[in-house]
Amino acid sequence: MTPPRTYMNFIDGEWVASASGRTFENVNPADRHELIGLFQKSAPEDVDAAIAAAQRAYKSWKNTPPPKRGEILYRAGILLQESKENFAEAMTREMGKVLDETRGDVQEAIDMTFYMAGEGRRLFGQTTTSELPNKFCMTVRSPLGVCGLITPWNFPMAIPSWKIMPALICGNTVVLKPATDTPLSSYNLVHVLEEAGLPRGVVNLVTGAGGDVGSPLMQHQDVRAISFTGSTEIGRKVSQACAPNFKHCCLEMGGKNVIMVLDDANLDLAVEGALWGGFGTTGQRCTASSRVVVQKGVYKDFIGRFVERARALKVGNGVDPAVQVGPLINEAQRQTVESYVEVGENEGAKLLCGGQRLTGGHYDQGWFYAPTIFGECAPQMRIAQEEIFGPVVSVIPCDNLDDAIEIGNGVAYGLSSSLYTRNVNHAFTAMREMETGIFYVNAPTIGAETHLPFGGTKQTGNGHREAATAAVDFYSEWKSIYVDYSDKLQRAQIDT
Ligand code: UN1
Repeated sequence: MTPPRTYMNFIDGEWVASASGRTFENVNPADRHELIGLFQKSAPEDVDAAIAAAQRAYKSWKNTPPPKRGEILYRAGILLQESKENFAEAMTREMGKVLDETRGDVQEAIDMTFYMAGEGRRLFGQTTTSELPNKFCMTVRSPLGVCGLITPWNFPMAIPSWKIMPALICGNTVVLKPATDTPLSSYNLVHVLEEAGLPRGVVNLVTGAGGDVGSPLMQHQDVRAISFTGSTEIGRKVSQACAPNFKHCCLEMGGKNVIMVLDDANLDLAVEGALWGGFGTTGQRCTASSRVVVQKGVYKDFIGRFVERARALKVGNGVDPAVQVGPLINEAQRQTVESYVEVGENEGAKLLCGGQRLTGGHYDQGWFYAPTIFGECAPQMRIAQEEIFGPVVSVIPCDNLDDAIEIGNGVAYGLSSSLYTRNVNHAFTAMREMETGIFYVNAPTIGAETHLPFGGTKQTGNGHREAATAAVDFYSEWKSIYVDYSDKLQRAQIDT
């Protein structure tokens, strides 16, 4: 056996060990005996060093012409394409989701990298009129400075790229703190950026725990913005940590996304959508379709087909091409799922399939759990209200479209929602009424594309969006420019 590889932090263009002298293990959730590698268990000093490096690098990066920044991103996009298969395999091993999904994750990073590379030739401002003659007015975008990026384990390369690429193209420098469950995919991404020729200090990677790395990062005076994706509970803490210094903060938090199925829906499509929306990524997506609201006329038929399909899903190690659903990320997550299943049973929901750990053979090596469906759920049940982040779907009967919309909106979150119908009037009504940042017709609540804004309302977000030009809006701020070419003293209306 070869000894496990030790991965370093990336600070000021160098791969360095943590000041703590300590490391932590990254294991395969499908086979906990497989050690992916040892990663730096960083200390606050490492965060300080990374921020100082980012601060130094900012001075020249912010004045590098954006199309030149874009060229580096473009090279990074090509390198990501070349390593797509390797990165996907590494991601399946550290995170558990199946290869098709990890390929999709790397592809999102590629898409975002090319998209933002192109933004280097846009970064549009506005020109507008003046109240005075011979005066010119325009707006330009300025970068913010050092940005702290805190990312989750469920999209270990896509989400870091959603934050790094727009931050860089706008001229910011960054310190990335990836989730402790999935540091390898961030390592691979940062490595590609180094290879693409990013100047030293522009991107820094510091691995380790939230208390040791995340907290000092969000409290640091020299950090101008924090972008965080994770739970609503931690997001609230991030928001509080950012408040004293008025750091900009972008929060992408929980979801309790709904698929609504009307009597007039194409039921084959709806079953397929509920299956992949609910059990794709083992339900560990903030966009997961964890509630399905079904109109009474098709309820029985839908349930029968949905349960049959869920029972037939092949759960296992995601590197096996026949496997459709991987393990949960860790034992704590599996316990959370188990406790919610208990809650559901106590609340009187009807357990239709799953509801237990998978054991025996290779299942004993990892954190496997059977795809689980609860039927006859009432909208107020905790399993129909709270984000579980696992393979558990609550099905709720409803009377009509209005009822579906009311149930759909009746949660604290507002990320994504979907309606299955063949009636265009129903589709447009729901589009207007759903209080979510993303809405789908005849598709599940997952599958956002990188050139549309991504994010949600209510307890899901704080008003910002990721991806698309919305991300450029977050990572830059406006400067308004007035140029007076009249060669005489002129005063704006307000002063005269
Ligand atoms: C997330 O679940 O945290 O729309 C992000 C989707 C993916 C991104 C999900 N493109 O499901």
